Amino acid sequence: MARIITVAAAQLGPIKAVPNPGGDEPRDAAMKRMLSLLEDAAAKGAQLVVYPELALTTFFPRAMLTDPAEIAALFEPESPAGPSIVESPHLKPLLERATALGVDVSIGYAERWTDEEGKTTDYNTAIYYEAASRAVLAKYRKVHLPGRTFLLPEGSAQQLEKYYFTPGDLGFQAFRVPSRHQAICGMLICNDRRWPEAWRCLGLQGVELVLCGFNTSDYKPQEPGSVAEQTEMAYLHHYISCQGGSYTNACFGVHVAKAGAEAEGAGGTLMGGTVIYDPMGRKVGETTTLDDELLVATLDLDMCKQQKSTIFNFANHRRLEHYGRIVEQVGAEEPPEA
Ligand code: CDT
Repeated sequence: MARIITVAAAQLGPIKAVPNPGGDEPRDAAMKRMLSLLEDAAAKGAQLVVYPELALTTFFPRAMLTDPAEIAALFEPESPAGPSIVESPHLKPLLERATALGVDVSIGYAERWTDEEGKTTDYNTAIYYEAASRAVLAKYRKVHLPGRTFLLPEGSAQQLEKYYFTPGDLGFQAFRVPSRHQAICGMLICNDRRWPEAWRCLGLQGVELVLCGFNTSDYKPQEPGSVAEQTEMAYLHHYISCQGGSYTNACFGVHVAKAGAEAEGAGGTLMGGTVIYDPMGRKVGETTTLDDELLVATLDLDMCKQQKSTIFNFANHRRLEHYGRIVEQVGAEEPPEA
């Protein structure tokens, strides 16, 4: 039997909300937009809807907040004894409707995790929610956090993920989706898509479908190049990362943007470029706007077999004896000058 899955990439336009100066979009308005995309996706036959990174808020790491209450309001509290993310009032309406429609959801949000010892850690997180089992099948915490812990000079585009989040502690775990032909899925979040190491960890588990939400600025005044030049480069680097990951790991990739002008000023505009690649590295489809926009595609998971059994048959061709540097070394070490 063919292993077909219809997926919808639910690109979100900007969420113009706090802490952006003047940001006045209430959370329930953003939720209405996500629900509308879900309805549309279900009507088009989607069995899985993928939302962007930090879909429940604006991309707040562009602002340095210091008020603990203001920061806490942007995070979803979770702990082993509860609450769990499925109970979050910020997400529940979406998951309840998805369950009723029989549609799975993958979505990113800011997680405040308190462990058994009472230690609290903040992560940039995504989950896969399966409608059939009404359960979170997998959680992924972003490993590669871009940006810094401090502000650049005024007028620069700020990227403060290292200020807000701790690198994920769950690694790159592929997982099966029983109700979708046992699809082997994996999640990445934004900057992770640029790292072949992340893709390969999923590839080595036979991943067939990689889900990745992103928030990527199209222009940073402190970097060289005009707005047009930098924007062109942002799309180029995004596409080659996603295409290369899919091709070299023989898997589909669904990459979903939060796009458009979320905030005034430097770094406030996010690129679009929601895109799906197939295991051959071909573009299946892409969005064309910076608004809420749905990209629906029907994928045959068995298409992954071709490349997985030939050029990227890892068991046949990989040469571990030469890959030591990848796990033994972090920064580049140049050869001594001759
Ligand atoms: N959210 C996120 O990870 N954004 C980064 C911006 C880095 S600057 C190119 C990204 O890699 O898209």
